[in-house]
Amino acid sequence: MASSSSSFLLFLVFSLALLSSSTSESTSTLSDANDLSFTFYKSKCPNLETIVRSHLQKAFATDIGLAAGLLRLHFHDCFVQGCDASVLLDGSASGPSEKAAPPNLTLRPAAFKAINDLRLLIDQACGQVVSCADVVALAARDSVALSGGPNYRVPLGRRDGLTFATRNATLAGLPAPSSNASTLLAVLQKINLDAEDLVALSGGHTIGIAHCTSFTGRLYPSQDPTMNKSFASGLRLTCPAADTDNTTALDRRTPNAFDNKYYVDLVNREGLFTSDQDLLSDPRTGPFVWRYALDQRLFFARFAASMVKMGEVGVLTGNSGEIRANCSARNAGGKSVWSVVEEVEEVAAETAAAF
Ligand code: HEM
Ligand SMILES: *[C@@H]1O[C@H](CO)[C@@H](O)[C@H](O)[C@H]1NC(C)=O
Ligand SMILES: *[C@@H]1O[C@H](CO)[C@@H](O)[C@H](O)[C@H]1NC(C)=O
Ligand SMILES: *[C@@H]1O[C@H](CO)[C@@H](O)[C@H](O)[C@H]1NC(C)=O
Ligand SMILES: *[C@@H]1O[C@H](CO)[C@@H](O)[C@H](O)[C@H]1NC(C)=O
Ligand SMILES: *[C@@H]1O[C@H](CO)[C@@H](O)[C@H](O)[C@H]1NC(C)=O
Ligand SMILES: CC(=O)N[C@H]1CO[C@H](CO)[C@@H](O)[C@@H]1O
Repeated sequence: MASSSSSFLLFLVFSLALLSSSTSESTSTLSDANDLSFTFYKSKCPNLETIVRSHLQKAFATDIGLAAGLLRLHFHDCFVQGCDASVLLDGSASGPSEKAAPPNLTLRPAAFKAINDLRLLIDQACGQVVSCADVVALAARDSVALSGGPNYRVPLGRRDGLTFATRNATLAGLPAPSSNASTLLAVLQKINLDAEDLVALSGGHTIGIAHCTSFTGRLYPSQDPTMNKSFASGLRLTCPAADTDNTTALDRRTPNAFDNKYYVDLVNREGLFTSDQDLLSDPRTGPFVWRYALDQRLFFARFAASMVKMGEVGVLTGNSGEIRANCSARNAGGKSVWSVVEEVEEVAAETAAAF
């Protein structure tokens, strides 16, 4: 037993030494999304997508709001420090985490719980081989598909980050709902997303809710003149004061269905946030709003394409990062199969360098 495992290790050391001498150092840096693939877990966890889909189908039957929570979680993860599941990390003694920055205050606890539940089910079926970042990306896709939206394929192979983003990085990555289109375009440009991506991705606001404080800046002290007057009157009943603790649907027409009605809202000046409504007014984004309001098939195709693009932002692949055992915390060290392989690989690289 001991000798067979040590000769296996020796074999691993030599094959990895060969590998590391023949491949470039790119595997240990922030890598290109080209490293993700549709078949990444084909042999390691063949039932992965079925496990995620069927668990969420059951979970949404009792809490449809969870779909919106999971979609937003993936967006927050990707926009801050890349899609590395950093959004899931609890803070530590060294400081507050991404979770603790103001935009995260309204991320649903149920969404974090669902990711941890999924990881447990996946671990039981396949062992600890699937990253939390990939689970978040798959859960977002299934939230869209199970709510009536497009069922796109998700390239996989993300690794989990070792650090959480600071409060400041979180604030810089996630624009405020009071942002105009210029600000939004500038924030997205930093991660190589363009005007068409901005309009398509904002269509995520076709499901879910917002708290009064996210939009009452448009009602008090005076009403934003771009807001539809009867829509504004309704919102004042839901939020009699700027800080009323109440919520309203992001898409008033079909609050829980993933469809193109969000754009119909915008055309009627019934967008909830400035960041929504300004997409209609700005000449760089307005034409896309009109197109998606008139053509749901086009919206679905563009949304799916932009989600795949967003899901590739700043991903860690190869042997960067780790496969977290617990999505809410970094590995203590050396626990997972993958971290053992990484250690061996490091030794192998050192050995190779010594020759
Ligand atoms: C473009 C800039 C964006 C801004 C400024 C923004 C802002 C917000 C705000 C303020 C809320 C409500 C928080 C609350 O009051 O509870 C919200 C909710 C939501 N956002 Fe965004 N968002 C943006 C982009 C996105 C994107 C790209 C997606 C996904 C593709 C997305 C998906 C969602 C969902 C699904 C909800 C509802 C969450 C729930 O019901 O729990 N958002 N967003
Ligand atoms: C975070 O941003 C605030 C405001 O811009 C600044 O005063 C503060 O020094 C920043 N903190 C860190 C740790 O960078
Ligand atoms: C957008 O908002 C920024 C920041 O508040 C402001 O400086 C800029 O003038 C605004 N742009 C337009 C076109 O309104
Ligand atoms: C919350 O919103 C509902 C629905 O618009 C409204 O009937 C209710 O009065 C609001 N609650 C408060 C405390 O304002
Ligand atoms: C305000 O909303 C109503 C109901 O959706 C719509 O009929 C009306 O045309 C909208 N007004 C404007 C100015 O868009
Ligand atoms: C996962 O990590 C979090 C944060 O450190 C901790 O509170 C929780 O108990 C851990 N869960 C398990 C199952 O170990
Ligand atoms: C869902 C979640 O983790 N929310 C956290 C956001 O930040 C506040 C303040 O640090 C925490 O109390 C919440 O638990």
